[in-house]
Amino acid sequence: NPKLQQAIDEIRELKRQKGAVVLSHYYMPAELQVTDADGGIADFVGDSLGLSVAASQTRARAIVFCGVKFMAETAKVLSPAATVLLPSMKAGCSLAVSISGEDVRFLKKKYPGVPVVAYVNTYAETKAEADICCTSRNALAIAKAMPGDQLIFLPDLYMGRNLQTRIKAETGKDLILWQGSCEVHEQFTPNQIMGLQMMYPEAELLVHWEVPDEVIMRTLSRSGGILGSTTDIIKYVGESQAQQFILASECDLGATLRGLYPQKEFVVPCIRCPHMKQIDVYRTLAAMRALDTPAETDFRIELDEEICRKAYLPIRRMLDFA
Ligand code: CIZ
Repeated sequence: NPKLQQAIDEIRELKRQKGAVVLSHYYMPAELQVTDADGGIADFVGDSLGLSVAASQTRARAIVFCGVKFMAETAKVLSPAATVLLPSMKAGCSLAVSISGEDVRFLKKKYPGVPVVAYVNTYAETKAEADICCTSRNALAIAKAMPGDQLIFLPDLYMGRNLQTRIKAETGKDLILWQGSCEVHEQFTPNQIMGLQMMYPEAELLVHWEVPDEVIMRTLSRSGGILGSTTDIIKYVGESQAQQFILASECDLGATLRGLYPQKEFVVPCIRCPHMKQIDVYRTLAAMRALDTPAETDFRIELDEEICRKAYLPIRRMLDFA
């Protein structure tokens, strides 16, 4: 597609001229996940936290985040001096929007002294009220390590229930949960996955933490596989002897897996995140063109300094924990 190639070439040129880095999340369409070294636009491809940390280490003056808004906010918190652009301000998240800073203050009043663990899929104002953040990669370890016999985990109800199942027996800890859910992962059902397991009996199951606990309890033990984060899933496939996998996560993680492991087969009931799909090459080009012009405000992440400073602490604690 010559038009697409032209847009990619222009982004590559503008990146160099303007000293910007482009981050691309694993849920982005395949063409946005091609790295700069391979002729694409992404300086880094990864999960939200890995991307924000990688960008902060480059000390780039500008960051264009091909992902959703809470991710771009995390990049801003970790690189407050950089200009952070999101190619579409419509790229939200059902989890992040389910809870506000005020909601967390309410929970802290209701359960005084109980530590608050906030999943990174939250806005900065929510993180600012938490004791520590976690990603789906380190949530289990962090939840287990927190002091006391109670823990407020927010905002993903299903992920919280999945964590609770795993830590209750070991630590006796009780999780106080919020009612948020990911509008992609909540759509997976036991019948759908069991149907695929019957069709592909050799396949291993790759299932994300945000998928309803009922699905995981009824399917994972039937075929083996992993309950994990995007990064855990990618690593697991690389290490597994299996040739065939069923993926219960965002559809474009399937594109990532096919690109990394072309010799393996992936059965993907394709559920796409409508927010992630707000971002494409053309909108990324528009953001890149706007950088350093008055139009930049249409794409720029603005965070109150105080919120930025407060949100940094729980993220820092998580990074130190790791
Ligand atoms: O934090 C991320 O990047 C998301 C949305 C999921 C994950 O498992 O990495």
